[in-house]
Formats: sequence, C-alpha cells, structure tokens
Amino acid sequence: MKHNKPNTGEATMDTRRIANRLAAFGLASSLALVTGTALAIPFIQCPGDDLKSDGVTPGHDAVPEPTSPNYDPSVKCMHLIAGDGYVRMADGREVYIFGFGDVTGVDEDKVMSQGMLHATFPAPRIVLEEGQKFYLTLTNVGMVMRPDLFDPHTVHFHGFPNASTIFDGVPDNSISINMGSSLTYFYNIVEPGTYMYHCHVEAAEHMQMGMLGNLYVHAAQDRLPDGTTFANGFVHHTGNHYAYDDQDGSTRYDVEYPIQIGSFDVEFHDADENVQPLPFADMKDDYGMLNGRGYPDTVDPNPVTPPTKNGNFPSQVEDSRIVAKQGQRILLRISNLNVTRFYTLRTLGLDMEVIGQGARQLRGPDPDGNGPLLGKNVYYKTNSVTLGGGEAIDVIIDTTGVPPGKYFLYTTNLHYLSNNQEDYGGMMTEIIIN
Ligand SMILES: [Cu+2]
Repeated sequence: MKHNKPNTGEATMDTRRIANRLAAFGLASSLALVTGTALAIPFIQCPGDDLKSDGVTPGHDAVPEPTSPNYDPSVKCMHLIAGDGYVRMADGREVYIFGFGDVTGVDEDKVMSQGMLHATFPAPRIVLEEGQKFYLTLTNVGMVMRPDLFDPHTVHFHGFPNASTIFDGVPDNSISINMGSSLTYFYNIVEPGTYMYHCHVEAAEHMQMGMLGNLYVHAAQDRLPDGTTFANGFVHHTGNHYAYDDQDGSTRYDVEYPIQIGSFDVEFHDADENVQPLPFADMKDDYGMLNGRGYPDTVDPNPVTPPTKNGNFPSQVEDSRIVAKQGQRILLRISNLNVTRFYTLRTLGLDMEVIGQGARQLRGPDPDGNGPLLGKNVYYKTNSVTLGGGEAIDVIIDTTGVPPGKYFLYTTNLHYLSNNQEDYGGMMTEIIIN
C-alpha cells in the first residue's frame, strides 16, 4: 500500500492499468502495444549466459552455456519474478498473495507473460554452495490483481554479510525494482549456513502477503578430497555432508530438510485483494503453516490442488515431509519468516540437537586464537525450539536406535494446529523413520 503518489502522469497510470487488465486476461503480448516505449524487457546479467547459445538453452535465460568463453563453473544464476498469485489453504480456501516465482531458463522476452500471476509460496527455494558467485536477477512483473499499486520489490538475503548495501534489498538504503524493471543481485557466497530471503519493500505488508523463501548454503567442507585429514585427526570422506565447516565432523548429516515456519492472516490478504485499508495493528494470523502449507498438506509430496483463481497454476510445490532411514542424521534447517509472532516447534519421542543459530555454528572461540585448536562446541539437546521472525536454527536429529515409525514435528502454540476454523491441521508435519 502506498501512502504517497509518485509523480507519474495520469496517462502513464492509465496505460499501466490497461496493460495489467489485459495481462490478467492472458493478453500479455498486448502489453507492448499498450505501453509502447515504456515496455521493459527483463535484463539478465549472468556471466557465461550469452546470446550466442550453444543450442542447449537458446536465448538469454540465466543459464550459463558451458561453451561460452565467459563460462565459470563457480557461477550460479537464478531468475525470479516478483508479482502476485493465489495459494490454496489446507481447508480449501483460496488466498491472494504477493510473491516470487522461478523463471530461470525462461527466455527473457517470455518472462513477463510467464511470470504474471505466477508467484509461488513459499518463494522458490535457493540452494547455494559455499564459494559460488551467485547472480540473482529479479524482474518485477507487477501485481495483476492490484493494478492500482505501483509497488517496487526487492530481494533481501537475510543474514548475508553483504560487502556493501547496494544489494541488500532494504529500499531505504539501497535500490528497489519498479514494475517492468529488472535488477541482478550479486552475492559472493563466503559462508555456509541456513538463511532466508524476503522482499523488504513495505515489509510488514509484502511479507505477510507471502514474499518469503528458504535459502541455505552448503559447506565447502563437503567437497574436500576424500581422506582429507585435519590436525585433530578428523578425516573427511567423499559423500559426507556437514552443516558447517566444523573441522571435526560434528555437524555431519545424511539428509537435510528446510522447514519454514509461516502463518497468514486471511483478513489481511482479503483486504489487499479487495483494495481495502490494511489492518496492520490488528494483524492476527489464522493459518499456521510449514513450507507454505497446513497439515495434512504438509505431507503431500505433490503440489497441493492448485487454486482456480490463477488458472490452476501449481503455486505451492514444496512439502515438508521429513524422511530418513534408521541410523541417519537428519538436518532440519528451520527458519521463521512470519510477521506476527513467536512459534515453538516440538518433536515427540525424538531429541533435537541444536548445532547452529543465525547461520553460525554454535561454537566458542578458538582457545589460542590462531588454530588449529577448535573452540568448544556448545550444541544442546532439546525437544522444542522457539523462533521469532527472522530467526533460523540448524537442528540435527540422530535416528540411531530410533524405532522405525511415524513421528511428528508440530507447534506447541496449540491453536495453530488448525487451518483457520478447521481443527487438527496447521503447523505440523511428519518425520518418517524407515
Ligand atoms: Cu515486495
């Protein structure tokens, strides 16, 4: 919601409104006719992705071509849109969202038409490797259902140590992206851990509306040569994965699952869809979710029944079912990105060991300050973890000796074990030990 109108002319707003209406009816190609010279083609910056295609991925699409002279295997590119869409809650209700969608690999002149009304929730998962150079292009395709809005969007990589504020996505001290425009963010991925990302424009609104995603970075220690031996005697073997560059194997895991705590206030979403004043101070969430779904949808490996309001586009593609073989170590990358409250997640019958918090391994300082001695690991075991908005933790569940069966990860904010007026649902998922 904007409180101040920028100095756009009436004519500009009219053409934009018409263009949006046309786009809503699937006539996105008419956008060019209506907006004339104002039409912006998404501009992708991705080293190694050039117009001289190798024929595998024709066009300019944020996919580096191995045959390009600029190809660098350490470069990763993604292309997201920011816009709007719909999701379906576990009780069947269709809810309007703002959000991000993945258009990586889509030729740049098709991005506007493919991105409109195609936001997903949560936002597309971003998985990175420590040492990568990450180029993230964001194209603002506008909000089809809110043609009166001219909101910009950004990506804020929460917790990331940016070298400068320019790519931080906080609009007050960096730049944000207007409708029809694109910006490529650059990140030098120097630290592993569990992060998250969200839009930082009018954050209370845009985050409540769904511009929230899972983001984590795999440790470089995973990729050391087989048999690498550390001064303390720890030996790395190929195939072992670690949450952090721990140098002692204590954060080793076999399977990993991102779990994003979230919740929606459906009154707020309806007000936004229907161009009503937004109840900021009265925000009260009524759908508790993990990875954008309430139980039992949390354990459905398929996209949930897509909402009809955006043409059955599958806008919730992530489940949160946790599966492991007995004896495996499960890494849960838990983040909380809701706007309104703290949530507690609990396991029943399984210990959680908290090994990281805020994208940092829980370890004290190196005793003599110059290695190779390691600080003391200050991990702790618990059955419940409590996170406020913007917090992330890394938890390992060791299933050694755990009887096979079905276990639960659920909130102890018990009134959120519901899908609004439907009981027995909400913020809960299953841990299956085979
Ligand atoms: Cu936004």
